[in-house]
Amino acid sequence: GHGRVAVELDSSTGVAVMKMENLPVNSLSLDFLTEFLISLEKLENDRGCRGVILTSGAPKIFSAGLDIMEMYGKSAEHYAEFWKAVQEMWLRLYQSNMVTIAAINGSSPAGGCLMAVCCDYRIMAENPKYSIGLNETQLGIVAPFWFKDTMVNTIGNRATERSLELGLLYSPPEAHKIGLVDQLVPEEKIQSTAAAVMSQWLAIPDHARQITKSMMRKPTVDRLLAHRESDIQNFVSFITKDSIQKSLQMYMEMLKQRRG
Ligand code: CO8
Repeated sequence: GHGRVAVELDSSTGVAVMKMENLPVNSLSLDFLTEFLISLEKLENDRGCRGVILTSGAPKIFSAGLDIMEMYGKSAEHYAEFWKAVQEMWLRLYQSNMVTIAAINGSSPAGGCLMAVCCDYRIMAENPKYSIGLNETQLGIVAPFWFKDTMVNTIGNRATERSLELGLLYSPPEAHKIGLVDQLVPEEKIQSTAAAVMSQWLAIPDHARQITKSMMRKPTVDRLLAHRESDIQNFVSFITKDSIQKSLQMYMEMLKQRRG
């Protein structure tokens, strides 16, 4: 189906708002990732679009991260296809020529956090119920090296080491303190703040900013590009292990029970 990514481009400012609407929790399924990539690509190729604000239309959740059902009980071929789409999302978002700002208006675990750290700037709603981080180890799985690299590039080596080993999910003030998000605002101010920050970024000539962004990010991107196939194979052989499938099953059951 369509319509899970709502895009609104303001042609007077050149700024698009991409609102994720894969209800209930914006989990990153293969279908959703595909639609997300098509929407992003369209904006990337539109000369009238210079900046994107990535946000959520799901109440209280930015994105629940990778869709666990895509990693559970499926074929090796399916896992490979899914993982390729996850890589593609990262490659496109991390290298976007547009200014990308995440307006994090809800919780953002794992793959949701990854999407946010791919952006140029992060604004988070200061709601104490929200959290953000790479919590993979809590599921008994391991964040791949390029998730780790993106996090290191954002918060540094020591904070990443602690954060990933423990699978920490940070409250907004904690996330702000370690630099995982750049700014906290009251929830109702998040879109207007994103628009204001965007206009500051767009005051810089595009080509100078783009070359600088590429200079900062290219070594990280090149590491995945050099090992893309083996990264897919690693994912498939890891995720098809009985012990890992069991961990994911237990985690899904825990999520359901917790809701009661
Ligand atoms: N995938 C699939 N379904 C999900 C996911 C998910 N990531 N998250 C939630 N759901 C489902 C729930 O099971 C529930 O389903 P149902 O209605 O059928 O019971 C529904 O969505 C709503 O969830 P909740 O009732 O839990 O809603 P809440 O508002 O209480 O909480 C949260 C929302 C905070 C998002 C909570 O659901 C949560 O913590 N979800 C899990 C998030 C998570 O841990 N994601 C990690 C995914 S792994 C990843 O992104 C990177 C993996 C890297 C791969 C490495 C392998 C080598």
